[in-house]
Amino acid sequence: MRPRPALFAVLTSLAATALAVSNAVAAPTPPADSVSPAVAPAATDTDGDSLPDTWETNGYDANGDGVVDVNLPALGANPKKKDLFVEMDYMSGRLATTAALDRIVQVFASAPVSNPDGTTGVAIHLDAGSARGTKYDLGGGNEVTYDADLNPSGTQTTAIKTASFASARKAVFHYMLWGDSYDGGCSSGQAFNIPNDTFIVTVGPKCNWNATDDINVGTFVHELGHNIGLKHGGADHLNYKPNYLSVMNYWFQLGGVLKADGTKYWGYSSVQPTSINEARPDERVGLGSLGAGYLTKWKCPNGTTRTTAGAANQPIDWNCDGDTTDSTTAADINGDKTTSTLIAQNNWANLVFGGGAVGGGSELQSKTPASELQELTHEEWTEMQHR
Ligand SMILES: [Ca+2]
Ligand SMILES: [Ca+2]
Ligand SMILES: [Ca+2]
Ligand SMILES: [Ca+2]
Ligand SMILES: [Zn+2]
Repeated sequence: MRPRPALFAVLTSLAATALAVSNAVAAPTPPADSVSPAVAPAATDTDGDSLPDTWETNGYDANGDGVVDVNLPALGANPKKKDLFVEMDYMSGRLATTAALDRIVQVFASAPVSNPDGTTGVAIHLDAGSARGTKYDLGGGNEVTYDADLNPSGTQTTAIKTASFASARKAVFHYMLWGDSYDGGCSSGQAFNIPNDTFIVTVGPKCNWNATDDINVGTFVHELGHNIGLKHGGADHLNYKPNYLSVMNYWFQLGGVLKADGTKYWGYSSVQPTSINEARPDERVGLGSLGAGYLTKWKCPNGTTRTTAGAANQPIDWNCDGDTTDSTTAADINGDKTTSTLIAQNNWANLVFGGGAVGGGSELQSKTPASELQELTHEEWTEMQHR
């Protein structure tokens, strides 16, 4: 937000004083030295996507010179529907296919998120420049120089972003990069902070990812999820919770959330099934009624992985002893060697729009390496598939 003109501050301060006087009966007058500075009224944002109505209606003038720099209405913004804009730059061979981009758009379009215009879903606008046809060309995405290892990832991503992303877009667009690998490792991606405005997807050849559309879609949606406030455990960072039916959960990032009808879902959780107390998980209730549409996965005490044979509202053998009747036996169901209560989250009901510079905030420093942002590696994914 730009500083307000001094005259406006004075007028606002006078108005606040007048208001305080008129309310004198209701509110005790504070001591003179405790009067807080007047705060500028927040811009109206009818749909809550962090993009003010004025930007979505008239365009965004980044430097205040009266010329629109980012023409949001022309880019498809709607002041009464939640919009997400993502500029995608890419190294050679790394950009997801048009089919994968279509799937990402569909995940957001079908989200159970309501809008002031009466529709549901989030409109995500992906910009690959000219590489994937007019549908994904908002004039910004471009190929960048191939670097098989972004190292250090925060610094090198910022350098590429600075060179390849119009600074006027920072308040509107998330920035992402389809790369190969980073920090000398084989992690699938990185969002640097939660929430944030920047992320990378790094499922490239250096670590033999052989990235399919599934892997590209799951990782893109996962990393963007961090940008919009989502964590590996919902409100916390506990991973591998069987009741957290989201691509934010490593069980499901690369293989999809498993539906009871045999299909896979590549988005965020839309239900919050019952919590599981690992000190005495009740096998008889499974994930409860909200687990009805899903299968799930969990860890046995010997470290092996199980997947439910049927819908997860049925009883589940959490301690893997062959019955589904235990209710007082401890079991480390998410395999983190601690006993916790595993609490799920309805992700779609907890999105945070406006991370980092998006919506006019400040850019954030990279927090990596941070424990909550150590992402799924190729080795972990290979292990997961073979157990
Ligand atoms: Ca808005
Ligand atoms: Ca909007
Ligand atoms: Ca059992
Ligand atoms: Ca545990
Ligand atoms: Zn993650």
